[in-house]
Amino acid sequence: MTSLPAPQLLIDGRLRAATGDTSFPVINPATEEIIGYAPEAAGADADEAIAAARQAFDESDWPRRPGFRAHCLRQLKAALDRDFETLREITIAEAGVPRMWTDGPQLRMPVDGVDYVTGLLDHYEWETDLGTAAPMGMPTSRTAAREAAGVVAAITPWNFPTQINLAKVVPALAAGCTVVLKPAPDTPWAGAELGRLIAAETDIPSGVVNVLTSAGAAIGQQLTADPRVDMISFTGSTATGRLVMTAAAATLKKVFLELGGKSAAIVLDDYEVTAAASLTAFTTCIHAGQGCALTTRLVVPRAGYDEAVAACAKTMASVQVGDPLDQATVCGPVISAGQRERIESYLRSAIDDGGRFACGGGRVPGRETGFWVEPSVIAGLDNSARAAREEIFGPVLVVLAHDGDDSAIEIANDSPYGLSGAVFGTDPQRARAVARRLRTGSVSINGGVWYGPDVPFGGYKQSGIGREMGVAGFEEYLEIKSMAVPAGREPA
Ligand code: TXE
Repeated sequence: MTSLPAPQLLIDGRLRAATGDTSFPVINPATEEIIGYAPEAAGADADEAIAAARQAFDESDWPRRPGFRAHCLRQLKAALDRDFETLREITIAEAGVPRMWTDGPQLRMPVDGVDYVTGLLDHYEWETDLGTAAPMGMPTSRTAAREAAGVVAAITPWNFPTQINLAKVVPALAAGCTVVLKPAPDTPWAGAELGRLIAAETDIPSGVVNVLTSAGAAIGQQLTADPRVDMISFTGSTATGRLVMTAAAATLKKVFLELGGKSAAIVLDDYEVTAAASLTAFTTCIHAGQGCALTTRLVVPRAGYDEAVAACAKTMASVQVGDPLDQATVCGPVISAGQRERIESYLRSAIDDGGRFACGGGRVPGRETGFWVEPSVIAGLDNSARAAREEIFGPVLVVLAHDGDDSAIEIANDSPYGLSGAVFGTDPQRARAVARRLRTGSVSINGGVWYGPDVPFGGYKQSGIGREMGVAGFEEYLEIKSMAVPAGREPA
């Protein structure tokens, strides 16, 4: 590994160590090597970061200068482009992301997406004229103005570190908010590197962005409870999302939550089942299945069940698993020993519930160090089994049988989650009709890719509240203020 800029906190414009100079190790999940140390922020550091963000929001003109914010975001985009190879190295080393995916949704696409958000500032309608009305006989002209939501605490997970950091920090800044970013304990480096770029290479004023790295949950808890924070933007597990929302309720913060999923890919009986099964098996292996929107339940016509299971097993057996630095690797390690243990407990439960492995089911042979799980296909379960209901977050696909379109939709919707889904069918109208009946925030039809900076992403039901990306993702960081003046006395 070449020498990377060491992770530091960013507080009130200053890159620095934690109070007491404490730190924690950053582990490469492919090798278990310690690749560096990140500052362990103390409660006092978080307090200072929140105060700086509050002051920058309340006392500077940052929230009222969209043109300046666009200038700063253009600087940030240029810095991210210049630093791209460093960010790539960090993403591969600390998150175990296969290099191939850094050319797409892990890094290249989110970095390019900064331009989309900046572009919104060129034409966004900050004030809408609502026309004149005469409530209680008084002719009045009304406007709805959009303003920054305030101080945002952005709490992010480890699976798509830079993508999710940018998906929160960039629209929050564009909206005029100030931010305290707390990256995940397993991937502090990506967040610290973003902080370094902001401090060193942009005119973003002191206090507008602060970054706190930490190995535990206490700093996140502090952010969700502090009354000076106006909004929490959180991505992570549904269980922690619930804790975040509960803590935020005490001070009635605005909450954006992007949580877990157990999305279904439905194959209709007019579609080539092996083609759909192979594609779904392949996507389950992307980044070792550590994506909340991956379709990890394959729901196929009962008559084609065995064929589908065999096709999944064949595809998974051919997927390249291994060194994330290798350009051909699809499936790298899982993030930690703890996550591997979670996944293994689901694999055991599948057998206990009467399922069988059509392939995989264990650790990757020959890989004694690092956190490796074999791509696995589970057959023989119905949708009530734990492995079919809960988010596994590993390269594990459960194949279920349906008895027609209504049955397939019922199985897909029989989930506490509602993040994503897929439909495969040769009749586009029928496929769309099925897609419309899925209670999820996104649906791919016949392999279509919905991910993009301009496409809102988020969940129904227990998969979350609100939308990230697109205009909707930008507007999450805004408040609306309605104003009225007597007609004829409007400001010029
Ligand atoms: O997530 P957590 P974990 C799912 C996936 C995975 C499971 C556990 O199923 O197996 O979650 O992963 C911070 N107040 N997803 O334990 O706990 C924490 O420090 C405030 C899906 O890593 O949700 C980290 O920064 N913050 C998901 C962030 O929350 C708290 C992506 C996420 O951690 C906190 C990742 C608290 N009480 C995991 N406790 C997705 N939607 O993509 C922890 N944190």
